[in-house]
Amino acid sequence: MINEDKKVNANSKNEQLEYFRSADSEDKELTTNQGVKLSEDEVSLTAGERGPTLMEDFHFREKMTHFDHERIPERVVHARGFSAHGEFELYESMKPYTKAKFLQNPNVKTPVFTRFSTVVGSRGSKDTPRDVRGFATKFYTEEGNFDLVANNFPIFFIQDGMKFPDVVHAIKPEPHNEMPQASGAHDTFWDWVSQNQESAHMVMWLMSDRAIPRSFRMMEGFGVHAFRFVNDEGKAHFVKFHWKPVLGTHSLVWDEAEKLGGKDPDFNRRDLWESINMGNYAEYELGVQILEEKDEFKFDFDILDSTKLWPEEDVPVRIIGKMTLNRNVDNVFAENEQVAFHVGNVVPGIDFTNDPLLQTRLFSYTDTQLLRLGGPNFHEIPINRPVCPFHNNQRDGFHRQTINKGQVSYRNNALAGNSPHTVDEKNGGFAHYQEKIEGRKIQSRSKSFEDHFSQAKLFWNSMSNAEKQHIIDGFSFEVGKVQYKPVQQKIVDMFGKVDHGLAAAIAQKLDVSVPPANIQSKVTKASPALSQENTPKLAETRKTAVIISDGFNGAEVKKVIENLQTAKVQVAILSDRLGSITADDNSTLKAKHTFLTDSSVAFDAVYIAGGTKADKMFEKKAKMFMQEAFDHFKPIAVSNEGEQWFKEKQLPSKTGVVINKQQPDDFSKQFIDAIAAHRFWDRSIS
Ligand code: HDE
Repeated sequence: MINEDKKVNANSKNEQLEYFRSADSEDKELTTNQGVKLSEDEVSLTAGERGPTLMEDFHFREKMTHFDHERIPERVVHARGFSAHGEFELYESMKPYTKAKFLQNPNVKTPVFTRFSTVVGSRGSKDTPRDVRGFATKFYTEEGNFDLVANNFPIFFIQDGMKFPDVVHAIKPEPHNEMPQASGAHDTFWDWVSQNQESAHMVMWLMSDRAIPRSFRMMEGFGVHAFRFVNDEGKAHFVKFHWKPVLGTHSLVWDEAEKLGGKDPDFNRRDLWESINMGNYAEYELGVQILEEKDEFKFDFDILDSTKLWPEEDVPVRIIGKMTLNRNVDNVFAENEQVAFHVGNVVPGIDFTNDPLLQTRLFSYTDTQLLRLGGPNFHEIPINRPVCPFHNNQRDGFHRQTINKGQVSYRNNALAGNSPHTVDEKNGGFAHYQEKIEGRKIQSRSKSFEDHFSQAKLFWNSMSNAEKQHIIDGFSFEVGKVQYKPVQQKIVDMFGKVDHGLAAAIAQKLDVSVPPANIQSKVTKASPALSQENTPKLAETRKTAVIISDGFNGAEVKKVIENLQTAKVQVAILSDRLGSITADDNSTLKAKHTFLTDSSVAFDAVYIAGGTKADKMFEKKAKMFMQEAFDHFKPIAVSNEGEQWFKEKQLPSKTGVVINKQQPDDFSKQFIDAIAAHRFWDRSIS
C-alpha cells in the first residue's frame, strides 16, 4: 500500500497497518493459504484407517511446512525486546537548526514505534539482567523514516566499530559451554574489559543502577553519537539526542532484579504492556544538546568520541517535544521482531558526523537485516514501511510485494521521462552535508580519543553514597564470578585509575591487591544530572500490594485504597487465596493476587493491613513479604495486625515505614509521600 498524497498525522501509521491486519479470531472460516475452505484440520489424509499419510494432503503439507519455517534468526544483539506504538509532538520549532519537516511546526504529531531491548541475552532470556537497554524509535515522518536507534546509556564500550564483534563475543555466553546466559559476569567479558581500557566509562555505567531499570517507562534514552542538524540555509550544528522519561529515571536493586529473573522474567515488558492497557502511557520528552561547529574543539574531550558524554551542565539539554507510547502491538512477531531499525535512516536536516562508531554502524544495520529478514525487501514489511510515498528503480528479490508497473526500471531513460526523477535540495531532496575533509588514509586512533578515565571519574564523583555503594557491589558481584584470578587483579588495577576508594573496596571483596593511590584520575568535577537522586520522583503508576486477610479493617483499607487510587498509585489486593476476602464490617474486597502467584519483588510498595482472622501461615507469609520489601528499601505501610508483625520481625522502624496511628487520610498521605520517595537507603539490612 503506497500512500501517494495523504498528509501524515499521528494516526497515519495505524491506518496503514490496518490494511494488513487480520482478525482471525472473529468468527472466520478456516482456509488454506490459497483461500480453499477446509473441512478437516486435525487428521491427516491416510491410506486406510491405520495406513500411511498421503503426499497429496496439501493442507497437511502446507500447515507443517509453514510451522517448520516459523523461526527467523534472532538479532545478534538486542534479541530480547518489546515495543509499542505512539506519537511524537513537537513543542518548539527547530527551524533555526534543522530543516527536518517533523521538527518545524509545534503541535504537529508524528507517528512513532519504539522497541526497548536488552543487549546480551537471547530472545527468550529474562528482562532484568545487568545490561544496557536499547531504546530505538522509528519516526514515520512525511519525508521518510527517521530512526533514533538509542540506548539507555549516553556512551558506549568502544570508540571504533571495528571492535564491536570483539566486545559482543566477549560478553555473550562463552562459546565452549554457552554459559552464562544474559550476563557479563564471566571471564571473557572481564578479560576483554581489562585489555580494552577505553571501556572504563561505559563499565562504570554498567555497574551502576542504570543497568537495572525499574521500567522501560522510567529510562532515559541517548542517541550516543554526535549527529548533525542542517538548516535550510545549509548551516550545520552538532547535536546529541536525549529522551527524558516524565516519570524520572528509576532502578531496581540488584537482589530484586535477580529474583525477578525467576519470578517474572517478563517484568519490564509486562509493565509496559499493562501500563498502556490501563491508560498509563509511557511518556518521554525529547531533548537536544546543540553545539556550534566553531565549538568543536572547545572541550577537554573529543566530541566525536562515543565513550564521552557532553556534561549537561556544560551543554544544556533543550527539551523540544514529547513522545507518548499509547498503543500496544497486535502481534509481537509482525511488529517487534520484524521491525528493522537503522541508524542510517535519516531525513533531510539530520546528518552524520565522523564519529568512528557511528560510521561503522552505518554499514552494520542493513547488513544484519538482510540475513535476519531474508532479503532486500524488508522495507516492505508493514511495520517498516514509510507512511510517505516511495519510488525507485530497485526491483525484485525475495518476498517482493510491490507490483511495479511499466516497462522501465533504470535511469537514465527516455521511455518514461526518467521517472522516478531526482528532487533538488530546495524541494526536499536529501543532499549530504558537504563537510571539508583533508588527510591521509590511515588506520590509527586520534590522540584526542586517548583519555579513558576522566569521565569515568566524573561519573563516580556525581554519584550519591548509595549509588557508589551499588557500583562497588556491582563490581564485586560481576568480577567475583570471574575464575581467572589475574583478570580480577587487572580489573581492580584498571578501576584504580578511576578512583582509589572504589578500587580498594572492590579489592577487599575480591581478595586481590589494592593498587597505588597515585594512579587515580585527578578529576574533581561532578555532573549532578548523572545522579538518579536528582530525577523526578512520583507516586504515579507505582505498584502497591495491599495485603489483607479475613477480618481486615474494612473502613480503613477502603479509604486508603481510594486515596492511593486518587494519587494514581496502582493497587493490587493480595491475600492467601483468590476471590472475596471479608472485612470486619462484612464488606468484601476481591484478591487478584496471592502469596503464591506474586512476590514482593513485583511491587514498589506494600501496605500490610492484615486482618483479625489471619492464621499462622498467613502471618508467616505476610512477614516474609514485609521483610523482603524492607530489605529492598521500599515504602511499607502497616496497620493493626501488620504493626504487630512488624514489631515481631524486629525491623527497625526507619524512614519509609508508615504506621497507622492516625486518621486514614493522614496515614494515606504519608504513605503516598513514601511511595513517591521510592527507596529509603538509610535502612540497614536486618
Ligand atoms: Fe547497535 N546493532 N551496534 N548500537 N543497536 C544492532 O541491528 C551495531 C550501538 C542499538 O530494537 C543490530 O537490527 C554496531 C550503539 C539498538 O531492533 C546490529 C555497533 C547504540 C539496537 C547493530 C553498535 C546501539 C541495536 C543487531 C558499534 C546506541 C536494537 C540487530 C559500531 C546508540 C534495535 C539489528 C532494535 C541493534 C550493530 C553500537 C543501539 C548488529 C556495529 C552505540 C537499540 O546491526
